[in-house]
Amino acid sequence: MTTETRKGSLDRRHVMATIQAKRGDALMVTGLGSTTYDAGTADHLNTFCLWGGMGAAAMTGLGLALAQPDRRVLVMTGDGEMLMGMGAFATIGAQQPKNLAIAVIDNEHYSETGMQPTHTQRGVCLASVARGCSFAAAETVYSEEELDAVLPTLFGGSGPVLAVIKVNTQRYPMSIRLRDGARLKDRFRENLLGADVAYD
Ligand SMILES: Cc1ncc(C[n+]2csc(CCOP(=O)(O)OP(=O)(O)O)c2C)c(N)n1
Ligand SMILES: [Mg+2]
Repeated sequence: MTTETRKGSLDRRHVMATIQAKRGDALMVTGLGSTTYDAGTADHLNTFCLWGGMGAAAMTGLGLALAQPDRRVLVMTGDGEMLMGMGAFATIGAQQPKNLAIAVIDNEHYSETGMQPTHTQRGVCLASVARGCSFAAAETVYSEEELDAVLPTLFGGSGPVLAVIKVNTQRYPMSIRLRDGARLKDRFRENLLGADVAYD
């Protein structure tokens, strides 16, 4: 067994912009906190931003992937958020959604609440957990080259797939244009299913 000691040097906003540029018509779910703020800089009707529910991003992505089997679904979330919902790996592995990908922006900290270190700084490898849960592919990337190399897997690889993307500890302003959770849900749903979608 080897313990990875490389540190992340990628910039999280650059990573998000790189992934957004390749997203095509993929549906995206962003975890609470910084990945939602990162995505907010490229606000998109096909993005559902979680806004307070920590640990729910991967399971929201699973539900979406099962409901929309012809669409690619990409969950973008933080290491702390993914650690809180780590049991999702088991359910996703058991369900084997071919169209689901997860990208964890791993800064090894809970940045929004004050940069407390997370478990990924202390030897916990999320990619290993996902592999142990029967993901089709799961890897950790550290460099621009590795990021570029994993993009085809995120957007085209037979799922479920995971990329843990190690980033530096740079923090950005916490801003989001739309703060109403119900409106965020309705906006995403109407865009996906049509404006006359039933709500009962
Ligand atoms: C159940 C619950 N516990 C704690 C919080 C407070 N909280 C909000 S964001 C956050 C940190 C998230 O860390 P991570 O997912 O790693 O995101 P990043 O480091 O990119 O900000 C925490 C602890 C919360 N919103 N809900
Ligand atoms: Mg983090």
